[in-house]
Amino acid sequence: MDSEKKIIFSGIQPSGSLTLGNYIGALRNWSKLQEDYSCYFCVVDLHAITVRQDPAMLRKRCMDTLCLFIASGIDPVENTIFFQSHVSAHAELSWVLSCNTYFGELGRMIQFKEKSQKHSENVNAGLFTYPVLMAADILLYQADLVPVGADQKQHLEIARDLAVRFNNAYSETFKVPEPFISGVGSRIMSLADPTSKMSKSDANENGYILMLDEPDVIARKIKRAVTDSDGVIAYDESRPGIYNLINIMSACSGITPEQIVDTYEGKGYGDFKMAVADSVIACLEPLQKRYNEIRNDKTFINEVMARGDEKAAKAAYKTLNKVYKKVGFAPKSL
Ligand code: ATP
Ligand code: LTN
Repeated sequence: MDSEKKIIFSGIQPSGSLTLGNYIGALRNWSKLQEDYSCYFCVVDLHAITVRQDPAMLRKRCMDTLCLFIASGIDPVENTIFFQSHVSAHAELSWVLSCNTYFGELGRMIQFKEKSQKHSENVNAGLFTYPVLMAADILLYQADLVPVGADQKQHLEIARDLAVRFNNAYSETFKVPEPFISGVGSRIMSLADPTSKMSKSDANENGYILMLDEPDVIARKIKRAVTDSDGVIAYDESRPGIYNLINIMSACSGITPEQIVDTYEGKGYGDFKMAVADSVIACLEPLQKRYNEIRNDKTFINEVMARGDEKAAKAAYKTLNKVYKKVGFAPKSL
């Protein structure tokens, strides 16, 4: 790995089967950045248990997620792909950072407010301190850039604040990371409720398209997507259903929203929705094929895991050791 290259860190929770939102908002951008940066891409399994998970299901999804990273075009040799729980430095740095994080700043997090409403029976401490663990993920690798969807902007700000706060208190230790949020597609909305984010943990399966959905399922979900009764195709944020479908088609096909409007102006929603479905199916087809080739190749997966875990651990403990020294913990051996 070229040490001159700037560093990227990003992660996805194995909290469900990955959606088109995860692909367009995150994964697709990761594979575009991999040549120019030294990249760490992490299956953030520790984050996933902030919401109750079935253990057998979680185990399967961890593997599925890792394979979807690779199927999306991320080279597992050039980049470091690994599981968060395999590098205990994440949990350890998270503790140190949590002692430098204020209750008030975590209480302001939109994701915490939304998730604690959605899971009101289980508003646990991990859900509250989720952004601290995320900051630890990023700061451990001295990341310059963090490619994420627009929903993660607030969490990135906390990571930056914590880096600056620690550096000021204990001397220069962490790189202050920049968010990288791409334009069209940084916020794909639910097909069933286009005012809320498409999310893999949505109870309504008509709200999301999965990266591994079959073509007929994709077509059916898009056909059923909530729109409006205007009957006119226009790129207008105040008409969230059509606006979202145009964004999806634009992200999947590379055609600009303006060109899409030009082509479908005056046509019915039915024709337009079919075109959106075709663009999504064509966009996902090659990665689904690659996924099916690798998902059952245990030797290959084990190799990827072993290589990734080792490379990640090396970088992470270097930073953690520095942090332990700076906060004043006794050295392990004299
Ligand atoms: P959950 O539903 O369990 O909260 P999620 O589907 O929101 O999960 P995450 O694992 O939290 O997905 O997010 C992984 C990455 O995908 C993040 O960078 C996030 O910003 C991005 N992402 C998730 N959903 C969308 C979306 N609808 N549009 C664009 N980007 C998204
Ligand atoms: N919180 C993120 C997932 C995540 C992440 C990270 C993203 C955990 N750690 C570090 C970027 C960098 C989410 O998408 N919900």
